[in-house]
Amino acid sequence: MILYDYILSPSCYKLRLLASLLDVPLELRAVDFHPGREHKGAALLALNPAGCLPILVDGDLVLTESAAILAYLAAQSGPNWLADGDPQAIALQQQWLSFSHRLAEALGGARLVEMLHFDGDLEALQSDGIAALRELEAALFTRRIAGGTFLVGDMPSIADIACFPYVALAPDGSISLDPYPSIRLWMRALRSLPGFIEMPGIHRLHELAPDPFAKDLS
Ligand SMILES: N[C@@H](CCC(=O)N[C@@H](CS)C(=O)NCC(=O)O)C(=O)O
Repeated sequence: MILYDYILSPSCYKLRLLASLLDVPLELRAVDFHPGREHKGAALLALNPAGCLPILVDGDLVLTESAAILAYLAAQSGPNWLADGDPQAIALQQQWLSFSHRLAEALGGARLVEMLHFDGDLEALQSDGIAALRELEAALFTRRIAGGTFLVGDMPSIADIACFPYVALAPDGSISLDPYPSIRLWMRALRSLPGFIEMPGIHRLHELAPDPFAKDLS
């Protein structure tokens, strides 16, 4: 299976993460997302006309949309990561997968504006992101007092993996995770899973933070 991948994309990272947790080998094709915008070039638009990553190619099958790819990997190699059979768990898993798109827009958007200088209203994105984090905190707190650790059921599922990257990277968009103890415990539980892999922060790769001494040197 080939994953068209950008090392700093949370949507790609969640697939690398699940593949690692499930011990599924992925052949990574590094895409020059930034600054090259290779995902908008003819070759990748032919695979995904939406012009975004991730893209998974498995033989003749081309899959886009990270939630669909998570479901595909889990169905093939880790069915216990998918809610199956129980109508309530199936619905809740879908709800969290949809919620992950809100996190992507708000927290992911704030991160792109803050760290890669994309266009966008940083304050509005941060405020939407904080609203989503408060919802997640309340849900995880409720799960904890009922004895649960993860979003759905007793085990981690693709719902957790779909939401985790944007939350863990929220500080890249200047959003602190200090006010959310249940979220931090949930992240710790996910980080403790065998096969867990981290993702680098944008600043560590592109070193885009302005040099505080640049003016003094000019
Ligand atoms: N709904 C898509 C969204 C994926 C997405 O937003 N990917 C980003 C990278 S993290 C992207 O390719 N954005 C295109 C761009 O910003 O030009 C999914 O979950 O796969």
